[in-house]
Amino acid sequence: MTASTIEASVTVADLKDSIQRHARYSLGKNWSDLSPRDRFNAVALAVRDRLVDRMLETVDRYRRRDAKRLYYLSIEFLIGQSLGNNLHNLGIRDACREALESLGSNLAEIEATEPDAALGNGGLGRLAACFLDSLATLGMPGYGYGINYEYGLFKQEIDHGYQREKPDNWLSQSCPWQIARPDEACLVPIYGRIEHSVDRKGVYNPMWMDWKVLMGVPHDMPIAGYGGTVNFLRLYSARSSHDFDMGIFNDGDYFKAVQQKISSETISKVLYPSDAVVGGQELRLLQEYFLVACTLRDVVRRFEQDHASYREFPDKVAIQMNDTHPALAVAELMRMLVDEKNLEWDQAWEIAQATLAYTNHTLLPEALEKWSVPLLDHVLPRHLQIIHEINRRFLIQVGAAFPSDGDRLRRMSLIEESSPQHVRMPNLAIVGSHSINGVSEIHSGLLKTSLLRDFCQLWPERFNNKTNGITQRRWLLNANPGLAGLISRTMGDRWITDLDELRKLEGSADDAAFQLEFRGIKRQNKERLARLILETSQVKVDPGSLFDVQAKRIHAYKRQLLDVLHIVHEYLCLVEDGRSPAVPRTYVFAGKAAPGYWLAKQVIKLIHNVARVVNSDPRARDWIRVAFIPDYRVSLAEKIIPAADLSEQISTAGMEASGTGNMKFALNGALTIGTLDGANVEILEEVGSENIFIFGLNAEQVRHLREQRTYRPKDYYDRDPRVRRVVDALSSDRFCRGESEVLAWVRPTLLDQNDDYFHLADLGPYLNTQDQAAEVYKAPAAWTRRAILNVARSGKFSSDRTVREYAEDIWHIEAV
Ligand code: NBG
Repeated sequence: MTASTIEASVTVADLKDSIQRHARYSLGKNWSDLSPRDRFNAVALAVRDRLVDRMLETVDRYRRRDAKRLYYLSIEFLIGQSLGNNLHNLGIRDACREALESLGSNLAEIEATEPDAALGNGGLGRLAACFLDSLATLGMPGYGYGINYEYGLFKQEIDHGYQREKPDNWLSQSCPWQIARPDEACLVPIYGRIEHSVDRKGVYNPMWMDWKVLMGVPHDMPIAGYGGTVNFLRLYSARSSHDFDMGIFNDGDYFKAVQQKISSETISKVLYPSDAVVGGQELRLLQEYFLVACTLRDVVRRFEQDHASYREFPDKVAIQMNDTHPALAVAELMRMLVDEKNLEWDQAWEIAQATLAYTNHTLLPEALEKWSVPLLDHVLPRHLQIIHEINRRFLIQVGAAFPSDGDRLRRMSLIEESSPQHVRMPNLAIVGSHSINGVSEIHSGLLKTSLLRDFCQLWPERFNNKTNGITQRRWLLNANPGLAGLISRTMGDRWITDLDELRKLEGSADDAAFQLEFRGIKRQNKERLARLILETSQVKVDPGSLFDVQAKRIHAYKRQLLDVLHIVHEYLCLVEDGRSPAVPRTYVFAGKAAPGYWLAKQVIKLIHNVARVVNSDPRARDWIRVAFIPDYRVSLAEKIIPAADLSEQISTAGMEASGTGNMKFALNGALTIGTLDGANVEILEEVGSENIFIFGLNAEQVRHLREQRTYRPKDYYDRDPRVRRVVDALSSDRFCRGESEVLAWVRPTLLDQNDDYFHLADLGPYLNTQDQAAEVYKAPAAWTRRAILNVARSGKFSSDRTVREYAEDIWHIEAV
């Protein structure tokens, strides 16, 4: 059934009736007495009814076909809001708008009250959410499995230029999309000890004893694809187990029992706020195990409903580990197959490897997970034993393939011989997987030649690339209705499920009438963002200026600082040299810093200080504005991205695995200024070098400078007066304004501590390239042509393409 026939079958009257019924019987009030938030709840429940019908139909369809299923394990799913997307994908958006109008309400206002499900930090979690949308749209049996954090990523507030973190208790009013399934709760043992015993035949038979038990209660969120299929995302909440608590109750220690309950429930309390580096807290380890253990129990239960022999397991089940956070799946699946299903080790290992696959999302060494052996021994003693056994067998294999290469054994071992020893999670994930992939061409290449070289030499056939993608349903259809409408009027709406169709827009790139409409839409989006900036940041910006946007997590390697150096340069040219910029610009920043990441937080403060000086200087009024929009999240990205002219993708080459924001901006008609890093390289290939602004060192040059230790930031400072002036200005009190020392870190970071991220090496080329961008922007027809070509050539970056590649090469699942 297509979206339009579904739409026809759901009448406005039906929806209206169902919304009113939910107001009355689910919420216990009349529609007219509901708060805005409850109005959203009533609408969501009415939409959920339709989702559930289709979800049950979908489950049935897969089951009748005995289809192979994919389970996508991810510690993060950054869903954002769901109402708009669900209405689009069910094809009932217009019907819902009409139904609400007849109730005297406005759909846009109701959509705006939905809290973001911020169960993720950044790209990794948002990628998982885009994949779910694509899986459902492609009609593929693929499910997300994650944790139902009670507190999502913190809310960011700005206080005197500093980030403050506030808790995001998004579940406090319960989420209308979720269906709790306490009847499918599972029990997860943790802690305890191993008793080394032998069975009746004298075979070693270790017993995991005296464990404590957690309970995982699944909550399902229906995931609507465009066109009728509805899959689900299963999120687990931790509850304390009754069985266990009763034991303590019976011992008469009531307070201890309550304490125990509280501490079990903390497992799903809060999302760890960092997208690259997470400290080695025990709670985090418990979260990772909790996710893996609950998921695998569910996977096995579903498999056993219809199958008797575990030999069939890899033909019916694919499990993707999104980064190493779920890497314990390797040990847990082995434990279940060997200890619970009584399979021989070799057979279990074959099954596990054929089922599991691993995606790497970063090359940053500090982001590679490892867990201390004593901690693992304490929390998961049986798993540690299994990991040692996997390692023993693995090292024999390495030794056979590369005789007398002790250093290789040391490098590849699952155990790092530090004190205490640590288990290397990437190594565990790799050894247990039949497929290992990176997320862009350059990243996958670097994995093979640097980070995972040893493994690639052993098993080259396991390594592959899957360039990231984004769903056009959220990032164009839902986020940019103006542009989506223009495209559909021009060439029909097949692009919604086949983004390559956008190529047809190439023919309109020079069409004056089309250009005019295209610019008109961008202008409207900019006006909307200008209002939002005024509301949230109290900065008045001109929608006629060039909107130069950097929106992403704040991180040294992403180089928000480089962006600031450019602003300061432009400002100094204006006030010191009397040379105004080629075009008026609005510099927009948005992004959160991990609460424990000092430098990133200083960068936020720096942006605010520069903004304060520039925005209040009458000489700069008509030329430069700087705004930091607080609390970056999916719903805010949906407003910022469609309004951007220039997309800042300026990471130090070799450090951004892929990036996905870069794709969203291009799809919405922003031109990229960026380095040859991550997916920028492939955006360049697609859009052509005339339609993108590339500058700076490439990954090879960065590697060379690092290895040879030949980089001297001071040389750039000495040689280029522009560089010197900017650094000096930031070392003076010009941007401190009475807060002495707040920017004292800038100069040493750039000059004395050797500028780890090569800001000064890239600054000159960056400034030149920014000038080129401004020159093009001065000629609206030339700029618009490039912007249209960016949209037209973004087809490759649909997550539909990415998911199809995973499905064919790794998961071996099909549309049903
Ligand atoms: C991030 C990378 C991004 C990439 C996303 C999705 C982590 C660990 N990695 O470059 O930094 O786009 O993953 O693959 O969050």
